[in-house]
Amino acid sequence: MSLPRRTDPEPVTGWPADVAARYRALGYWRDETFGAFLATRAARHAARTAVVGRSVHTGRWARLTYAELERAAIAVHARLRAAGVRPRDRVLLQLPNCVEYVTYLFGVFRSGAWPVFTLPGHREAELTDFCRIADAAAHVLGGPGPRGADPRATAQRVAERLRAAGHVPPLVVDAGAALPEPGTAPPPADTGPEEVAFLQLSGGTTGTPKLIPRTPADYLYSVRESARICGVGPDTVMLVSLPAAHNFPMSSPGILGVLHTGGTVVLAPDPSPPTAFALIESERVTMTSLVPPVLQAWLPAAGRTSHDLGSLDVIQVGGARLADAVAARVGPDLGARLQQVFGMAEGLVNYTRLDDPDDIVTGTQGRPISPDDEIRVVDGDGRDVPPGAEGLLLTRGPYTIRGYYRAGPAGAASFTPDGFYRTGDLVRRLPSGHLVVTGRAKDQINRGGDKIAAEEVEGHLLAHPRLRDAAVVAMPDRFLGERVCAFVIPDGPPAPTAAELRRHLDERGIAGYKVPDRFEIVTEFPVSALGKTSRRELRRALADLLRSNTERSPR
Ligand code: OOB
Repeated sequence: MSLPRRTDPEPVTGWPADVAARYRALGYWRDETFGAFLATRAARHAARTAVVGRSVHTGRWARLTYAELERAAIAVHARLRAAGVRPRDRVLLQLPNCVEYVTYLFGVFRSGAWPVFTLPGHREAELTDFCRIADAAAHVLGGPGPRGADPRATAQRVAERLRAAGHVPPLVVDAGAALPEPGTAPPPADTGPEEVAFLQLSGGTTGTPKLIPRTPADYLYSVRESARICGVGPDTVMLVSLPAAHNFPMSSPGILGVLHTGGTVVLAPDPSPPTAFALIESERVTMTSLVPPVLQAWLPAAGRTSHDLGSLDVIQVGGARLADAVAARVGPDLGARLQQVFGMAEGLVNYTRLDDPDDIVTGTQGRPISPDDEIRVVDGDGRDVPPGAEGLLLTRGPYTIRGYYRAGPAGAASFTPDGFYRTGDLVRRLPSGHLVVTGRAKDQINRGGDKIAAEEVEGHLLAHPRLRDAAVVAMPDRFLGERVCAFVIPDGPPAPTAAELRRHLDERGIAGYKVPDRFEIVTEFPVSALGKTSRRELRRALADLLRSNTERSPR
């Protein structure tokens, strides 16, 4: 079987030639590609355990040595090649945390195709957008989706939507199927170290998602340095319980950082204390990466568990702001060292260092990986603020992208003319270079580490025939940090109920974590001086509402 002819990828805005030459000269950018990365590690650490996790093929737990992982990646490459996947094709990779995640990741890399790191929770709305933007050739899926959803049925709906819009749907590759016996291994077909090798997903701020083009040279630099900064080595056993596709567990230092050094990756199907604690004990896990709400669930559970968590040395927390008071409990309650991680799939990653003093570890979100990460903190007009003052974070450096993939003018607006990425985060910088995240100036909701673009949800709500307008804002939440609240203006009575609006969004096929936690039906929106809907005023109105609710019904 072969795939219909597909477009070649579009060129991306990369680093200027002189800047690239400098990163090369400094040894940041090297010649290693992902296919070579695994082959070298398999030769060096053949008999060591690389990956432990459930298999979507056998349904049982599996352990793969580095040699077995390499053989499985070769078999995946052979399978993809037989199916017609060619170098530079785009391949959606959508799997739960399972051993196949890693075998297919490296199999796709070895084929020279670009994995597109979708999340297990993505449904037909997101997947159709990714397929359209990336012109995807194949979609790797397997296992049950969240809440028992069948990814094959979802892929079917994606195909219908794509066909209706005149696009060719991707070939579906089920990672649960048996792999062919590797006969003669196809030679690695991965492309050059400074060519794009995969597409990460942006948290997003606009109506359509944005894809992030990354190269082996830039990404592996961040991986090697992350492993060094985080003390990862051959004895590291890393528990990955966040979705493997996310940049944090993938590369900060994550799966790639551990495999880089010959350590062991343990993939947990979920981050709940019962699942995670049992694996920590049985696999003697030394390190893990968590988002703040998961840490908050672990802290009280640690005092009650009968599992031995004594092997845990470092707990990384990032993806959303960790409260200083919660940070201070990691040592006493979990007996491990805390490392805060403030990163973004676009590039820049900050870590508190393992030897930083306690007040820095609990009170800051770390400092950049590289001495060549350029940091600017600016006001609304793009002027540098005085040292220590709050401002917008701009960054540029050896592993921060200079442009999104096929995003047009909306994508270009995320960068300054001289190539700094506008993170949309508000920070203060300490004299030590550590950053404190103080807020956000982008229309994004951070729901316990899951990023939601307000505009995207508004677009889906506006497709409801009985709504005139919709505005989506963050709602403070004790556990998740933020939840999603939608203010809607009905198009006359009767107003649609919250249940109807939820059903509407479900039919649109958006990921569950994006569906608003609360709906407020109103007759008009506050407007800014320029006449635009003021999300700031809506957030304030919501805060008043929540306050008066708690005053009226004290618990
Ligand atoms: C990580 O990556 P993304 O792309 O899902 O989200 C990036 C955004 C940042 O711009 C910031 O708004 C927020 O997530 N964020 C944090 C944070 N870490 C990320 N906000 C406050 N405190 C933190 N520690 O989330 C990501 C990528 C690599 C490593 C770690 C996290």
